[in-house]
Amino acid sequence: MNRKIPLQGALGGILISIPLMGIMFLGQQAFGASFPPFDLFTWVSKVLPGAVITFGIDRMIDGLRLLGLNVASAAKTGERLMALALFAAQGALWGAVYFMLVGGTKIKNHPAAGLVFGLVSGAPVILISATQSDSTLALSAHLGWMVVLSLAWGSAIQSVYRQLVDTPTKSAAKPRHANQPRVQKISRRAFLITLGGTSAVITVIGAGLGRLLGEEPGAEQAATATATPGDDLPTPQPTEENRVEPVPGTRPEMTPLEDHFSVFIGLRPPEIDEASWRLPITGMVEQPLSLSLADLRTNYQARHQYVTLRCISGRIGTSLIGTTLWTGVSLQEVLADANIQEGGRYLVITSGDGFYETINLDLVNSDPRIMLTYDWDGKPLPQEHGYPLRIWIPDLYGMKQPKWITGMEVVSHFQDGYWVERGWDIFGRVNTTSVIDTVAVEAMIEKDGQRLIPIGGMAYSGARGISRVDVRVDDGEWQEALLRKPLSDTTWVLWRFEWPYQEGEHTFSVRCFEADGTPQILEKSRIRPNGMTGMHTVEEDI
Ligand SMILES: Nc1nc2c(c(=O)[nH]1)N[C@H]1C(S)=C(S)[C@@H](COP(=O)(O)O)O[C@H]1N2
Ligand SMILES: [Mo]
Repeated sequence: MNRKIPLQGALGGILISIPLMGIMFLGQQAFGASFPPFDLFTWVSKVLPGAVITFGIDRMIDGLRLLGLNVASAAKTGERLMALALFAAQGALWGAVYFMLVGGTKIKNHPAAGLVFGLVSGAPVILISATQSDSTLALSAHLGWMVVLSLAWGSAIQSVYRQLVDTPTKSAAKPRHANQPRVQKISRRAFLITLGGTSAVITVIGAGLGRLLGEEPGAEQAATATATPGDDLPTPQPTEENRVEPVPGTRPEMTPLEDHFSVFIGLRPPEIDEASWRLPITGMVEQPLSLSLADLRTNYQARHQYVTLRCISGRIGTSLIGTTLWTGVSLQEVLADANIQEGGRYLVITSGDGFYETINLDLVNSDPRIMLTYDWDGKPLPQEHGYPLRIWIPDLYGMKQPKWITGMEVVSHFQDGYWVERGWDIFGRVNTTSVIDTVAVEAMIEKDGQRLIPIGGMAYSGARGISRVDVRVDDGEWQEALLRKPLSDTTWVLWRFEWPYQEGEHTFSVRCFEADGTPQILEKSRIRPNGMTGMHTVEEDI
């Protein structure tokens, strides 16, 4: 067989699959069909072993950092692009298979050959999408739409084969005329160009129309959801320590919601309808409960807590950390109403996206702060941050704290959570960290005839407090920074240090200590399984 044939098939497969994705996107926006490339990617990332996933995520984060992109906002985009590439790649594979297996046989001329091949090659994605999808369509309509698309893909690959391979081979047998030796080559190239052009046009039209039709799900929901009155929210009072002014360029003490990092296993956050949503508390309880959001809001005392949340996948100096005001109810109080049976020792929490975690009931009983959270910054949780309900467990990384909670079951035996099964730490306690945000040359100040450059950043140790932050310039002594009073004992602490100005290239380092004096671990570790430790340094030419 001509070695080029599988390659041509792969190219044809890609060129048909790209506009197919455009049409799929259109279908998703127009009538709520699922978007199979995302379903496929989500499925693949759930079945692949954890080590492969972590390796993939790490390489992606490395890549984003190399490109100088903000990891927090670029990571999902990177994953989505990977999903599109994966779908195109499987299209390439099926294209090559058609060209090699069907193309060489007589079946290729049968009018139904492409249709049947389309169904066979589409079957895996159809199946995956039927089980994974967040489609709002009825399953039968969803399957019907997917079948139509598969048939279309199949008949397209059949005609591409005919144009690309059949025509030239047939005519190659004919005697060549002196004045038309390269006709076949040119026509093949012309066909590829036409195919590429058509592919691009359909893709752009599909994606463009889809964009027009689709509304932002989060925006609408935020507008209609019941907002909580803001007057009982705690506002931090100015105090003596509060007067430590953050250095210009330091991160904001409260992260604006739209800038808060977002991490979740799927490609899109699940959409949960508040009207039909319930929190079932089942398993080893005397009194199974099924609570609506209104029940949670009205039957239990609301609690407010400024919280810094951090992702275990973040490096030293990471952007995967943010601070907001969390509002909700104590899990202790809610569980008291369910009346846990003798022998019930763990709570398995499940989520709308297939995520799950287990929490020890001893921990719940010892810590009333553990909070079923419905508001962030006094407003219902944004969709990507877990609407309608998520949990807060002080001192732990985000990986232990499910969003989009859909179930709670009391059990007698421990079972590993989603990320624990994939090789991450079972406890997930945050590592203490400190970060330099800015060496603010432009904010230089003069004190007692001395020129000082303010340096600022944050330190964070979960719920263990920060007693001291030190800064070091080059190989000098560690010097103590001023600490701003934090928003709460579970948020980061902003600090400032005023450095006697010296021209030249310098390395600035920071370290901190927990409230009880425990020093931050300065030795660099791997991210997995416990989260990274290490010292943050920045270099500046001043
Ligand atoms: N249901 C669900 N909850 C989840 C996750 C998830 O993928 N699904 N990711 C966890 C991880 S790893 C982190 S770091 C935090 C991130 O919360 P955020 O997106 O609101 O910042 O959510 C946690 N809760
Ligand atoms: Mo995370």
